[in-house]
Amino acid sequence: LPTPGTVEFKNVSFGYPGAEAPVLNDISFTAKPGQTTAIIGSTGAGKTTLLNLIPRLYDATEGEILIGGVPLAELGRDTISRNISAVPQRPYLFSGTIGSNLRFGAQNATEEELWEALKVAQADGFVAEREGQLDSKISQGGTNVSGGQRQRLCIARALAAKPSTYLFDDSFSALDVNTDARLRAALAEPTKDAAVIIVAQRVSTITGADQILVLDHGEIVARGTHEQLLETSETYQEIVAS
Ligand code: M5T
Ligand code: MG
Repeated sequence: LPTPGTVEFKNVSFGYPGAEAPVLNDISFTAKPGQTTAIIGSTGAGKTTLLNLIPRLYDATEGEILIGGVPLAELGRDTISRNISAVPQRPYLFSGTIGSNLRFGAQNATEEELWEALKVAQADGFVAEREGQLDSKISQGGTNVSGGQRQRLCIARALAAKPSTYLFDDSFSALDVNTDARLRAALAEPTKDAAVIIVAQRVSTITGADQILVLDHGEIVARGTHEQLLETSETYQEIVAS
C-alpha cells in the first residue's frame, strides 16, 4: 500500500438494507498513521456502523472509503484483513487455547511476541496465572474468562497481528479507569506508526486523541481536539458533563 494505514472517508452515507432512514450521513474524515482518531457520541449515533464499514462488513451506500489511498472496493479481502485489526464492541473468542485465539491473524507469531502483546493489553498477569498459560483452554464464546479479560485478550490478538490500522470499538469502557489509562499508555509504542481509530464512551479515554469526531444521529456535528471541542461544541460539552 502507498501510505499504509491511512483511512479516508469521502462523503460516506450508509443505510442498512431494508431500512428507510440512513444511519450515516455524508461522513468525511481522514485517520492518519501515527495518530489517534476518536469517535464519540450517544448510543445509536452510528459509531459501530461507521467502524464496520472499514473492514467491509457492509459497503457504503454513497461515497467512498480509501485505505492507504486505495478504494476499499479495489482491495482484496485478504489485504484488508492483513492491514486492519478490529476489536469489536462485543469481542469474540473461539473455543481453543489462548495461544490459538491470539494467533488468529498472526499465525507465525512467536510465544515471545504473544506475551509482548498480552503485556501491552494488560492481560499477561491473568494469563500467567492460568494453568497451561498460552495453552489454557477457552470455551466457545470465551465464557470461561470475564468480560474485561475477554476484551483484553481481543486487544492482544489485534496487537499480535501488527496491522497498519487499528479499530477499537468501545474496547476500554469495561476496564476500570486505571487499567484503561495503563493500557492506552502501553499502546503508544506498538501503534506509533499505525492509524488508530477508537470509539469511546468515556471522555477520559480520548482526551489525548489527535482528532475527535463527535457523531450525532449519523452526522459529524463537530471535530477537533479535546480542548478545541470544549470551546466549540455544545454536544461535546454535554458528553463531558454527562
Ligand atoms: C446505529 C441501527 C441501530 C441504530 C443505528 C449494528 C446495527 C445497527 N442498526 C441496524 O439497524 N442494524 C445493525 O446491524 O443503526 O447503530 P450503531 O452503529 O450500533 O450505534 P452506536 O455504535 O453509536 O451505539 P452504541 O450503543 O454502541 O453506543 O439506529 O438500531
Ligand atoms: Mg456501538
